[in-house]
Amino acid sequence: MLLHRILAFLVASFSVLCMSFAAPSSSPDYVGRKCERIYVHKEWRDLSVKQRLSYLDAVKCLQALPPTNPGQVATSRFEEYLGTHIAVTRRVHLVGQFLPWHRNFVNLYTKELRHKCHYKGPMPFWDWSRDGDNEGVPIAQSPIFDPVTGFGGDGVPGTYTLPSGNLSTVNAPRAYRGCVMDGPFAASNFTLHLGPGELMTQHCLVRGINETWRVGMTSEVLNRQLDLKTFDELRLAIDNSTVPGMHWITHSPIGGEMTNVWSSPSDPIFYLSHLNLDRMWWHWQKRDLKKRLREIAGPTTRNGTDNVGLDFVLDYPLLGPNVTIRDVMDISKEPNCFAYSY
Ligand SMILES: *[C@@H]1O[C@H](CO)[C@@H](O)[C@H](O)[C@H]1NC(C)=O
Ligand SMILES: *[C@@H]1O[C@H](CO)[C@@H](O)[C@H](O)[C@H]1NC(C)=O
Ligand SMILES: *[C@@H]1O[C@H](CO)[C@@H](O)[C@H](O)[C@H]1NC(C)=O
Ligand SMILES: *[C@@H]1O[C@H](CO)[C@@H](O)[C@H](O)[C@H]1NC(C)=O
Ligand SMILES: *[C@@H]1O[C@H](CO)[C@@H](O)[C@H](O)[C@H]1NC(C)=O
Ligand SMILES: *[C@@H]1O[C@H](CO)[C@@H](O)[C@H](O)[C@H]1NC(C)=O
Ligand SMILES: [Cu+2]
Repeated sequence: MLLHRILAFLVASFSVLCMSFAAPSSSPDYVGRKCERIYVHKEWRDLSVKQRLSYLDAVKCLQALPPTNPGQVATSRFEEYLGTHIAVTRRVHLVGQFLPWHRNFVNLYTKELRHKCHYKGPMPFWDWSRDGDNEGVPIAQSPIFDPVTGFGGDGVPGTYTLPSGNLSTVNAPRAYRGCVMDGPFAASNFTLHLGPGELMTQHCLVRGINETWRVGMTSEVLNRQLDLKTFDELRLAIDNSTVPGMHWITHSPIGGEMTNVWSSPSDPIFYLSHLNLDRMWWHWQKRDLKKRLREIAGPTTRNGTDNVGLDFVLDYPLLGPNVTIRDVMDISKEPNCFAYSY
């Protein structure tokens, strides 16, 4: 029933959004324009320690900001991002609009950190290949999991039990090793109210770092995917669990909520890992930029027969205006306005 509550609420807020924009389904007038400033995103460990701490503070700030639609399940602006992701999950994964939808989703979040939480440093991505190529060093020892200058470490066994009830939206129960007990998002400091999956429970941030996925984190495996010739091949490869594809690598090595296709944005690392997936897509686009600024493919619904095109509309209830796939293809133009340092 709780799920119905949030869906009903999203639909209601949605109609309000519709009324406030004059031309439904057309993009805001600034899209496609030249950017006033390009924000250069950097790898987490290329940020100074001061920048890392200031980024973590900004995330804490977003988690302390009230939701824009109070009185609902989401208790903070941070959780509204999570709630919207849960609500639209079935429409934006394993479909042609997956990469474009997430490019703008993460970009809206970065704008929020900048404008509402006054973060001034570079937006960080997590380049997993730096850990994948770092043979002999366990993933859990990546600086991103540092308890002071990172997002805290692995889940601690015995500190979390999955709720009873319908677990059909908990993809990988074994990956829910335990609560994160150190760092800025430790169980003592951070409580979530949405997830796992479509359930709505109060819980800690759950992780279960899994070395098995390391085979997909090396630059060799990543480059093989970037060598693919068409967007359709790329999109199928990144979601292929046997490669294992880059979208699996975005989530599965971290485990816990990150393995959940609905509630993965519970983990603040989601945004760094997905930004890296977007960076991989941009690297692929850059290899034949003129053509690939226009290349998109895949069904509009899971296993559907209609294919996406550049005019396909991407929607972000409670988070931002609708845009089209065309609008997000070029990261150097509005509403994107960013670049990657490498
Ligand atoms: C945004 O897109 C959704 C899905 O295509 C559509 O239902 C909604 O009416 C659009 N909203 C606006 C404000 O155009
Ligand atoms: C469990 O949830 C799924 C997805 O929401 C639903 O399709 C399924 O019917 C539910 N199963 C039961 C036994 O309620
Ligand atoms: C780690 O990942 C492998 C590969 O998907 C899986 O078989 C295994 O169950 C996972 N282990 C845990 C503890 O999640
Ligand atoms: C946890 O929260 C307390 C106050 O609620 C604060 O003093 C402490 O610095 C926080 N710890 C971390 C690691 O953020
Ligand atoms: C995944 O990749 C494997 C190995 O390349 C291939 O055999 C398999 O058909 C692919 N699966 C899908 C669903 O594309
Ligand atoms: C899509 O098709 C695959 C097999 O090709 C199947 O495993 C999956 O359940 C289908 N998904 C949906 C949402 O129907
Ligand atoms: Cu997603």
